[in-house]
Amino acid sequence: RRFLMASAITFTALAASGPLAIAQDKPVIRMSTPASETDQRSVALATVFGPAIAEFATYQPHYNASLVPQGSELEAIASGDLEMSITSAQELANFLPEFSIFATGYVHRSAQHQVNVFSDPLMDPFKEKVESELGVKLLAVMYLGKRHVNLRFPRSEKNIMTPADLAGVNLRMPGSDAWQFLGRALGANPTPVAFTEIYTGLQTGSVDGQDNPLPTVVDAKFYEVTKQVSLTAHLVDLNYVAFSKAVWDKLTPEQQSTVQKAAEDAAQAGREGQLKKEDELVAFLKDQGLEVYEPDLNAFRTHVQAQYVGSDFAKAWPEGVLDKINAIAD
Ligand code: KDO
Repeated sequence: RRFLMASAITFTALAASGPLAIAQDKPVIRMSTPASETDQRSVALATVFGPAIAEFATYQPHYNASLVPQGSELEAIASGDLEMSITSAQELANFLPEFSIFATGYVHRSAQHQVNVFSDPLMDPFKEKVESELGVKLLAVMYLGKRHVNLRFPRSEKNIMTPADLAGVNLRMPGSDAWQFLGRALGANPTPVAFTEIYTGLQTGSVDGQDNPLPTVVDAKFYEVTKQVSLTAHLVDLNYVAFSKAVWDKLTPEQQSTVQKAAEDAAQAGREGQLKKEDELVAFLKDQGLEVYEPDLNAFRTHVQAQYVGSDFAKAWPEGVLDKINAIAD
């Protein structure tokens, strides 16, 4: 477990630049993500967030993990090498284990449930800890979509109806403990691979499959190198808009509320785009020749949830929070 203290943050980018209000001296907000430029979250940030803050800051996105490797964004923000990212609960759980509750299979139920959970007071201690320990503000929740199992095999070779059907399947999962645990909980043999390496991994057969929402399967062209999607919906996945607290603290209160609203508006636009694509893309994938089908969801849900009970992850969850999440409407 790694810890970064806010006091250890070196903040150089703006140190000599004086008040942010000086137009010609606008701070640059570098945002790094493994996502592509055409991903709905990227599009929403570029078309909604960037323009909304343009008067006093320059939004500068870096896609395909070209600036910071996937999984290192939080450290980069904490050390002043990055101002912004869209981070996952799994990445946060590397530093603050209690965040694994939001990375657990079948906990979030929908895009709206994510929003309601994020704005509920139950999130306050989580947000405060990210601020004080990592120097990062979580401004809004972005919807990534329902993750499904996407394999190279045709259904005639592997028909994924229950977790037992995933036995021995080398399933690429992102490289952190919370992700790998989820892969095992699904019944598969999880293999850590960076997002930008998935396509080649599928093409060469170094992995048998991967899990991501349908908009990602299409945007990253995984459908070119896979034959089926079993609609397991094992994680209604999210990213938090993560913003440097050191930069935030240099903004005027008015600028802070502009940044806050810009993040929420971008998240809303991205959510709408992503939901629409999720709806449309089953037909697109079938047209591409993939078999897209629903497994025994009850078997998956029961099995996945049972793996978390009594796990080290569950031990890190604050008392009562899971019940509160479950009680929140969607
Ligand atoms: C992935 O690596 O599979 C993942 O979907 C994990 C998410 O947390 C997120 O980082 C995402 O990749 C990237 O934004 C690319 O879409």
